[in-house]
Amino acid sequence: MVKASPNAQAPGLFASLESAGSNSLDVPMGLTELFRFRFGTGSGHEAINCFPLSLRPIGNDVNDEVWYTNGPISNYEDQGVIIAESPDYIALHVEHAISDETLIDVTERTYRQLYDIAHIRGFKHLQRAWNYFPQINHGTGDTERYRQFSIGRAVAFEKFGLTKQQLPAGTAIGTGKDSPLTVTLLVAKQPCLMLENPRQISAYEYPHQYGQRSPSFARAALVPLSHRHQLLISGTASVVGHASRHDGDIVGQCREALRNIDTLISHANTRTGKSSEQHGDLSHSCFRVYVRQPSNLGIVKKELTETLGPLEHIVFLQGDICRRELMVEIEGNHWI
Ligand code: 3EB
Repeated sequence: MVKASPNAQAPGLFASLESAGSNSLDVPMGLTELFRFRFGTGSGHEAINCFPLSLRPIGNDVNDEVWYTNGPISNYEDQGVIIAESPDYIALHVEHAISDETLIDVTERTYRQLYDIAHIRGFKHLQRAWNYFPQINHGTGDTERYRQFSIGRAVAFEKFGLTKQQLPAGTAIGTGKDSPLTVTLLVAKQPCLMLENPRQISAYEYPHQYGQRSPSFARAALVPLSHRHQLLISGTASVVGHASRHDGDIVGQCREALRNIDTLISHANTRTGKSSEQHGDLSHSCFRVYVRQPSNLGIVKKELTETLGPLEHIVFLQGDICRRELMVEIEGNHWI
């Protein structure tokens, strides 16, 4: 099969993993670096377009996830927010210490800050959000930190006037004890299609047993390019319907998460008019895998690499999943 390069003219994004300066994927011609996530604790002297993430890579020596798009690009800082702007996209990254304020308040304030910066510059369509904060599983019932975070995010989105169909694809992961709330938003000038997963109840429709306010995220964002589509896949775990599956069974959870991703890709295919069997090739895809317990890494690697492609296309990060029984979560960027 001929593996065509993603069309460089279309206003798309392309993500690739880097280890020690060498790229895992062939970056399509004409694209320019917009920003890069840097995993683990960096040197503190990162380039202006570097979004630091405290989560530690385990399992291989991938250190950066680099996002490219059509230029020209400007990189700057405003009110402590790191901003990367292109004609089609704006990416914003901020860290806020969680001290006196409640997590609900700091979350709402953070979203307001980022949304306003994007909006004022003409970027109105939230496409993808990444959220990281410490002690995500602490507290019981509705005082659990993840649920508190969900309230702050839901209140912010409600005040922005977003409909359910306008919620971005998402990730929410727990980090080390004293780390800040870290939020990255990717906002586009043009709308894209937000997708749900036929095997899962929409997170924003989860019943109240998971918290006062349901989690505000879509399962994926489908971005049409001229010759293909890009699928930004939200954090995907072993959740079927609204229930967690395979409690205590890491192999079962890996396989269930993969089934969810497979179903999501099939579903995305039907939305693009392709047969649901055509899953595209994985040569332009990359994935982030969050693993709660490093001791499970060997099994996770074995279970996932067969399906998700070679190890260089995957970064494994140690992080806590938002429900305490969940042991692994996968997100990624795929072309169909
Ligand atoms: C789930 O399916 C697993 O709150 O932004 C995955 C992706 C999950 C994003 C979020 C939560 C979030 O409910 C957890």
